[in-house]
Amino acid sequence: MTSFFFSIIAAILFLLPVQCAGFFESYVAAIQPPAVSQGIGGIDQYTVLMIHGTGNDTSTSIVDSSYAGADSPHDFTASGDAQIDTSVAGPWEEDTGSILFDGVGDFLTALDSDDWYFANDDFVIDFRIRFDSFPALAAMNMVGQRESVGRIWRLFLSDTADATEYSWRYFNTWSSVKTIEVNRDIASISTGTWYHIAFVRSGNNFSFYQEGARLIAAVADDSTTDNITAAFTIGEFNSAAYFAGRIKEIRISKGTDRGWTGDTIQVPAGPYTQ
Ligand SMILES: [Ca+2]
Ligand SMILES: [Ca+2]
Repeated sequence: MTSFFFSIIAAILFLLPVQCAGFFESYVAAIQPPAVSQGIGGIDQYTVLMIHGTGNDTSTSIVDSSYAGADSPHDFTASGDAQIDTSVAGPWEEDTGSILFDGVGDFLTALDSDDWYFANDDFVIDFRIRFDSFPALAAMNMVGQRESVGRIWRLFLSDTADATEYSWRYFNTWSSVKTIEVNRDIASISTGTWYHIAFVRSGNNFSFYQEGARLIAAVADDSTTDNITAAFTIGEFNSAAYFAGRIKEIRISKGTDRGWTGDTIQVPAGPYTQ
């Protein structure tokens, strides 16, 4: 009887830590951010910017839904006529607006932040975009920072000398030298159509994706991106390169390539969620 009693005590003492560990793990899992799902992800521990661009028609309140950045959520100021517009259907059925830029003096700004500085980290900039017009032998800027003529980074659509040919471009410039330069011609792009665009750094490879298809091939470059001290802008560059159209679901992911490394990627079926 005594040995039986001690066996019960021993069994309890053996199982107790296992039970406690299980409880502790459940507790920790409950308070940690949701795990990233490679391939699309959502608003997670890598997301340093998340602008859905939805809201009431004509609203100039541009909300950042990220929580993981050094300065999340970022405050944005809408300038010119940049505003939420609900007159055009979005890329999915449940859509409730996008940010409209009329191509003349419209842009968004936020303060400088380490969230815009990637150093050698993997990163992804992706968004939904619908052009109302295209630049003519010029550029329309999506995102970037400009400290001076020789210190910039920017992501933009460019019109080249061939009137039918546009390209997606990314520059990192330091001491007036383009230390990283990615130019990718676009086979086809139209006004009035929504596109998912992603720019990905995975290790030392830089890729543009349009509607899930990589443009040409990755560009290999082991350069470090620079820390630019300037406002972060969307829809313009140096009081020029104004964007004409609509944009939404602007996400910046830092410290991950989202698994977007192949020739094709899965285009998200709806807005990003936590
Ligand atoms: Ca305007
Ligand atoms: Ca900076």
